[in-house]
Amino acid sequence: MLINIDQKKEALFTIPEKPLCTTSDWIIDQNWNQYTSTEHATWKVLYEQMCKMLYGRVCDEFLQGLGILKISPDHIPSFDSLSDSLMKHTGWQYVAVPGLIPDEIFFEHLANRRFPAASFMRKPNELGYLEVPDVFHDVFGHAPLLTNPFMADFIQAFGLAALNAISIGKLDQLARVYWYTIETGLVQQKNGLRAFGAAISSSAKETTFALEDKSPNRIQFDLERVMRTDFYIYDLQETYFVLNDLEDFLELARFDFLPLYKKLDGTEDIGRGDTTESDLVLQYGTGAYHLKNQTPKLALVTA
Ligand code: HBI
Ligand code: FE
Repeated sequence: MLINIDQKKEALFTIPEKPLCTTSDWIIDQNWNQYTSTEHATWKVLYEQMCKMLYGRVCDEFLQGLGILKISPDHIPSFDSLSDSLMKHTGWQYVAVPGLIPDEIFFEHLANRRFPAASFMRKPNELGYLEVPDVFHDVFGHAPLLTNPFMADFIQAFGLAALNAISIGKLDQLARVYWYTIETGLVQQKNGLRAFGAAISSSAKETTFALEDKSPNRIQFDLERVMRTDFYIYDLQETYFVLNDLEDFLELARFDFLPLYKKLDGTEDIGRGDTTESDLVLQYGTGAYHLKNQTPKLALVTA
């Protein structure tokens, strides 16, 4: 999640000024033995809640990944055992971090096939929707697709591309590609529209909203269009982008973004709830949800 200055002010959660951990890569111990029975019970409730609604809503590759990883429904997985399984399939591993970490550290990990996962578990009263990644989002939402070779290669390639983008001041544009695919992406599969983004597949509220609600726009994925589209990480999305096939990530993994940055230089950003005449729109959303929930986060924070 890209936190720019104004979002940072609004954010309920800001990146701590100094690392919560001593190492520069923000890696901490998961301290699996310190999870409480309440935290494991919260995992179990979230796992069961999501598993009741995945069929017919998440993509085939996600279900295949869940089957491969055999993540326990009853307790928070240990990152070591998760890494053992992932290493065998796609060479990925999980490392524990305190929560959201700075972009350059985050993408450095991805570039090395290390998924930096928040190790904290949300509170029992935060079951429906969480604004920042916790262990359930980062494991249940992200790990299944890391067993898929296309996604595994894409996310590593994306990490490398992001480090390059940081060096030329273009991360804002590139981060949008990550956000509108790996976090909130939809894909048109033979049996219908399915979710693959982790923010969706780890949230009961966002799964039904992204796929079935009349409120959001649903627009055919177009790389340039997505790179121009603003995003907001602390609520449901105003627009979801739809890929034709997860194999599209193979092409994206090899993409040279440099010419695209040049082409987009000087172009206007597109508002996260807007549509343009060149969009291939699958649903013009009513925007009802966001009209009703316009309370600025700031009001919440200062209340
Ligand atoms: N840190 N732990 C963590 N998890 C994320 O998903 C994350 C992050 N830092 C930056 C970041 N995401 C964003 O840049 C992307 O989501 C676009
Ligand atoms: Fe995430």
